Amino acid sequence: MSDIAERALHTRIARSVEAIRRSFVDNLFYVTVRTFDNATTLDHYTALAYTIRDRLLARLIATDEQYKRLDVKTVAYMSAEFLLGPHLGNNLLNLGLWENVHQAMQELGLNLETILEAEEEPGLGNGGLGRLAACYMDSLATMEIPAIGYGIRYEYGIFKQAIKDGWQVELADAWLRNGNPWELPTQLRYPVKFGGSIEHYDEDGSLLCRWLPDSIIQGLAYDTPILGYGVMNVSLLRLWKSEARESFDLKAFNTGDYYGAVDSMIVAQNISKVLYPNDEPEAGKALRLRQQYFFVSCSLQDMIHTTLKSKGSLDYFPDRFVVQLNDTHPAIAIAEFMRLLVDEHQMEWNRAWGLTLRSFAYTNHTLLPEALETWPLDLFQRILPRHLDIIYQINSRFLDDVRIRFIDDTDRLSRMSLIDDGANDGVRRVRMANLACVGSMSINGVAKMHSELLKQTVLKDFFDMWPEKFQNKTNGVTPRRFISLANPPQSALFDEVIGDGWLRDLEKLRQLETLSEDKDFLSRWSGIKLTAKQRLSNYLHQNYGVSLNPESLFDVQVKRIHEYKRQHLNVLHIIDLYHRLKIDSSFELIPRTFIFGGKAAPGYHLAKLIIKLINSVADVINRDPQVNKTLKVVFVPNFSVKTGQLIYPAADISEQISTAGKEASGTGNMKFTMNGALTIGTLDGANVEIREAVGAENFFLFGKTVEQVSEILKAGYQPRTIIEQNERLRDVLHLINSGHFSHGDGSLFRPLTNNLLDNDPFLVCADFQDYIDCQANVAQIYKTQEKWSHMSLLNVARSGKFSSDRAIREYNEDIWHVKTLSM
Ligand code: 26W
Repeated sequence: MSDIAERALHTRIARSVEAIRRSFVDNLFYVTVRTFDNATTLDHYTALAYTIRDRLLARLIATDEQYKRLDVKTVAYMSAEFLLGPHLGNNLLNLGLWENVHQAMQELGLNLETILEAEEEPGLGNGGLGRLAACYMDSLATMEIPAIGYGIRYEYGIFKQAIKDGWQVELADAWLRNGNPWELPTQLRYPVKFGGSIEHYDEDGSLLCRWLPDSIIQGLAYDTPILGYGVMNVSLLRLWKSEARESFDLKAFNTGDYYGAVDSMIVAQNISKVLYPNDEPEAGKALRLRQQYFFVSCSLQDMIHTTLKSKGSLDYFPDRFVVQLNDTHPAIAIAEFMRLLVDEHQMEWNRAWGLTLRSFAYTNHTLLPEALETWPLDLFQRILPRHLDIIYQINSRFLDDVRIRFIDDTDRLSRMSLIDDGANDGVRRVRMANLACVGSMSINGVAKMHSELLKQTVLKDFFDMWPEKFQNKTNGVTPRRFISLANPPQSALFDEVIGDGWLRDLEKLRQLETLSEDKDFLSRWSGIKLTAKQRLSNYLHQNYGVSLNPESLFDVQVKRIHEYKRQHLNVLHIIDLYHRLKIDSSFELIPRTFIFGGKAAPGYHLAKLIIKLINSVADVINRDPQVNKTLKVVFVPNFSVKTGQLIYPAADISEQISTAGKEASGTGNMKFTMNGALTIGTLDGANVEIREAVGAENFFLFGKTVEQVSEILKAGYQPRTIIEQNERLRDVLHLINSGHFSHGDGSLFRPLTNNLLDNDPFLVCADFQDYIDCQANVAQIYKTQEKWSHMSLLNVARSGKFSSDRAIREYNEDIWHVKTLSM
């Protein structure tokens, strides 16, 4: 055998079972310095991770060389959050090494599933927005669209959630404590300035500006390879870590100022220390603005560096990069790009502005007015004085254009201004959404309904001004992680009956429709669901001692806890069922298990009270022999990407019950549909398009429409009248207020019931009756398993649209126009 073959066989990139086993044993010794006798599961994980890392490096290098050689236009996806989820399983799938690694571990007497469990999940995001960014990185790599993700390498990700006595408890997420085999440290550093003042000076007739910062730190890049599925292409996720320029101030130390010596180092490091755990902006946290500016400045300096190296001039920047702003969190990029071009590269203002408008695109992810970020002027002045100056200049030129377009419309001027003049609370603020709209060539919402509402409400003025900028890009999710990785039995069944092309072209699932009347296939289909329900039951039993009945209907609501997502409406239905079981012995109910999961922002007390209510109701019901054969309620702690992969395949019913007009899109709804759950939902966000795709007859619709919601609110909404007229709702609220679920303490849940009685801002009472009627219909249909399986299969067969590949294809065709690379 030639030595090439020999070397290939036994080198660190060979893919055979034997080579993988050999590398694993080597790494166990050379990387974790363990032998089989004293190695822990974490050591096994680390050794395997390095074994797989070796086998992706070659692809990374090859892709990088290709990109450089072809000097391709690249998508720069800027996001303050990337909710990646565990790497190992995903990389095994995308490298096509799952079987061989499974075999190799087996031959060593190890269990791959157990090893996968040991991986710390990089929780660098809060929820939908962060996970969408991760799904999009997977699709960009798989579709060989040159791309780089830019974000922050938080040392602490989203908190770990524990449930103590029914209450959420937050625990720090030290996800890096065992190191991270999936990131590649670089020597790439960029300076980042803060604070200080600016001075204008004249240089041969042109008025220039100098920023005199009072602190300069630097960002160090860590690169995480993002593998494409079934292709050699690898994208990069470049996350920035903040550090002091001088890691140790010797001068201060020698003068005995020991704290001074390390002070600047600590301040610098704090910037990328921790992720803000809110998926709702909270008033002007200075560190949050510093975080946003920090990663934006490093990223833009990096792109400018690359452009100058490959193109020689920044006039070609829009041909080298297109920057997608993931919500307003990176919107400071518009002003920072102008500063870098004008101040650091002496470019004339209009030329710079022209390049800006051809380089940035903005995606909005929420309609909630309070979620549109604004920064108090004094804070902005203190941290980013030069940027405030630039924003003033952008604003005055912009308002000139508005004045020309909309004569004497002063209200419009003050609504569109980048500066909120503080009419309502006396605090002048910078409106980041307005800056993003003014400085971007495209503005998109994340579902048809959301994009329409954007044009009719929060961004109406900008739509009137630039209708051509507005687009819709309905969200999508990656089928690699959320079908193939999360639901192997379903994935194998698809490969068997329609071949494995569906994983790169999800529309191929439509072929399954032909089997939707096939009784044998439908019983195999319901078997797949049962397997997933058993797997979740085992997980909950092993980890929390909770035993579920897999034969019961699994009714699941997992997402961040928020009033507009109405987890409390779900609980009111459960209490109604419980109450009727208690008072009406003739009341028939199919066995039903209600499964909840989701984190509440630490400062969001009403959301935390909803978690307590869910656990308190669970406690009473699960202990009550009169009902716990039929009803069971479970709150799964620490909902994450990892637990999501266990939960999405196990659902019969997917709860998507937000108040119409509040959920921009939702993406969990798509993951449930792809795994055969039927949706009970309102006409909100992407629910509308899911119902459109799967067929109204295969979707449990209820609730007021967005038009009806605004009618009701306009007419003056009186939840109290609804409660008085609805005995079941009244009984449910009475039961809560009686302390029945709180050991007799009738005051515990008052803030929640009073909120419903007094104003009920998310129309829980208005939708209650329709919701419980719809739920009764769900129970009815579930009794006929064959019909249910038929509807379930049709949901999956018609879910192709909701692949993130389709969304990325649309972004590229309508916004980015980047050439794909067939490697
Ligand atoms: C500043 C704190 C903060 C953090 C995150 C404010 C707002 C956010 C996000 C915009 C919230 C978010 O995750 N929005 C969700 O984005 C998903 C992806 O587009 C949508 O599917 C969800 O409907 C939307 O709520």
